[in-house]
Amino acid sequence: MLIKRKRGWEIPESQATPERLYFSRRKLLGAGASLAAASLFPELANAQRASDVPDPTASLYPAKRNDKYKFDGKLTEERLAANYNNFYEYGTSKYIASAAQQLKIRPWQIKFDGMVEKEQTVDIDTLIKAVQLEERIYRLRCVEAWSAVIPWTGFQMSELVNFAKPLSSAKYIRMETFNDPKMAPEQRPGFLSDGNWPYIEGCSIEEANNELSFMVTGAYGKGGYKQFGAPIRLMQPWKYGFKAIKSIVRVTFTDKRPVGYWEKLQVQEYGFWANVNPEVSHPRWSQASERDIGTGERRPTVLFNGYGEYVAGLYKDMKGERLWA
Ligand SMILES: Nc1nc2c(c(=O)[nH]1)N[C@H]1C(S)=C(S)[C@@H](COP(=O)(O)O)O[C@H]1N2
Ligand SMILES: [Mo]
Repeated sequence: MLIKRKRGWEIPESQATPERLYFSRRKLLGAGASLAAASLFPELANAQRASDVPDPTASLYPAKRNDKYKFDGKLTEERLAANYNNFYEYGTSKYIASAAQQLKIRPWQIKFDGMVEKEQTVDIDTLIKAVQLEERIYRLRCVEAWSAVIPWTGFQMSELVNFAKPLSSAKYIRMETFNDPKMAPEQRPGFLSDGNWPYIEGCSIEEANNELSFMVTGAYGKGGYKQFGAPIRLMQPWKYGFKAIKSIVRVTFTDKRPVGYWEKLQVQEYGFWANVNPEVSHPRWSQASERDIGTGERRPTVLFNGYGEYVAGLYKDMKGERLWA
């Protein structure tokens, strides 16, 4: 029995269980015991990281930590962060780590197109070897009011922009996740978010060139972490987590502002800039505080997630814009 319903948008944790059941009709038809156990006791799970294919960049890990980017609070334990993810291609729960192991991360190519000197398709290993990997500890703040502090490995997004050689007419970057129901069953017709795949996100060229914008290839000193969006995802720590698109296959330079996956589904709730601001509530919940998934404690949310010194200047002349989620 397939019932067509209005489909998924993000929900705060406090409401997550009922909404999850609402969306996951297959799970209603017979929830697997292992899934239920992993959901109830995620802290008992290991940090799953399947290496089904050799990683030609494995020797680049762990990369040297860049200590310039200080963090407040405690690093989230690996087994907690690696078992509490948003990756809707693998379902609406936070416990998609097992399901995400279906993702095939080699071979993997990224297409650069749109307003570039020359379109090109690049193998992920060629790209990673062309840049400088480093580790940065960033705080991740999800729009659902939870947060984590994670050591990401990757490279500055400005290197990706240089690699792509955009034309000066390009103003925005649009990024796309894979769209392949064989790797992600939720992308099958009739399932979650039908017709809205692939996941899309974007930013301005100025944001991409900001020193904080980071292309993530690994976490906790290792590559190939599928639930974190291997082999390559975005991290812009001053924005809500939904901007941090995972498992990217296409990067398009354009003069038109891209419309993201969530913006397309629910524009009243999710905008383009999506900068963290404790004073601007989501239409359905407050953004004043967040739950740190590592400690379980609530902490006050900070403007730009604490990164204002780096990024506030990007927006100072955008008074009329909807800058906050
Ligand atoms: N392709 C894709 N990217 C995605 C998502 C997704 O569902 N699909 N979820 C986003 C959301 S809402 C958040 S909060 C972060 C979560 O990142 P994490 O699982 O590494 O903590 O990934 C973002 N990137
Ligand atoms: Mo999120």
